[in-house]
Amino acid sequence: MIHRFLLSALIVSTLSALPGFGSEPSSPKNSDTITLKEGYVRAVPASSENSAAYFTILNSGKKSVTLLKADSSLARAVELHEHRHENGMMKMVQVPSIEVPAGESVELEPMGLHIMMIGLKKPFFSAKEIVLKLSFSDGKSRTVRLPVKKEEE
Ligand SMILES: [Cu+2]
Repeated sequence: MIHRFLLSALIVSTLSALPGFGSEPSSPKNSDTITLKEGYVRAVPASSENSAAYFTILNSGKKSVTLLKADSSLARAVELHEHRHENGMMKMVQVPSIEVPAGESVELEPMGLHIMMIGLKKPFFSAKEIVLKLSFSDGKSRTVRLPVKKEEE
């Protein structure tokens, strides 16, 4: 009886070491070389026209991938932005795209690169979570879900 138990335990552990077995089935999501993580959308008062979204784009692939476009149903327009120092002033400018080199990550953060949501629509202000659709140069679009969060000042 004991022998039999050990034998079956052995088979189970061998099987789970083989690809295709075990508790983590490989999904298409896991095989994506682009990972979007650790982000939020800035909570703003209902009188605000605009907000910004921040997250990190990781590229574990062997080719550079560029973020070309972002969309949200809760804003009239969504633009890729960057903060820049110009003549001692902090300025916000639109950028055409955001490149993520192979094997690297790019952080979208306050005072840096960010996604600008312009012309916020009413449902934005009661939303707990914002979904952004992102279009990349590899022809794929990906969605990112971000919590709406107040910034700590
Ligand atoms: Cu901006």
